[in-house]
Amino acid sequence: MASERTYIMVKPDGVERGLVGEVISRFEKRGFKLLGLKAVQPTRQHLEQHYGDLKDKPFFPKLVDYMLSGPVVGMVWAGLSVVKTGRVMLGATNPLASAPGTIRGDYAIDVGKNICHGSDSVDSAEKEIALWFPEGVCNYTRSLDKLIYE
Ligand code: RTP
Repeated sequence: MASERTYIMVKPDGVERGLVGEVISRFEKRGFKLLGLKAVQPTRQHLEQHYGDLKDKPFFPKLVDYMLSGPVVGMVWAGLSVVKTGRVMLGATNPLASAPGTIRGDYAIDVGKNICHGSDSVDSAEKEIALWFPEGVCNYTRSLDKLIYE
């Protein structure tokens, strides 16, 4: 059950603002296990695949341009309910509605510059991990887990 995985991505605004370490630190300190990490300049084709379910939304062209504006940092985290908890840690999509203490609630104001992405289901997490890490990610056991899980 601690093998659930999610795809978390720091978007170009988060990378340029120097928030990569902050995002990593929050997931690390929470107790989740890092399985993959890389900086990449995404292509339009890659982003259109990643955000395929949003292609009919009016904000889609702006979203793709924003995501093309610089490198992103993608990561794969594992742990119990990491998909749902990861979304809680990111905060609501619109930072104005994000609770203080969440990443967006602490560092963002505008929905079009909301710092980070997190998978919204176990299914989409696995699809996103395959899309962004076609080479695969690590898998390992940690002795630390006995301090985190009962
Ligand atoms: P994400 O995929 O980035 O984690 O975001 P989400 O699930 O919370 O939200 P989603 O509806 O999938 O939207 C994806 C990203 O599109 C941008 N957006 N702009 N201008 C707008 O109204 C608007 N709405 C969404 C945001 O960057 C959002 O994270």
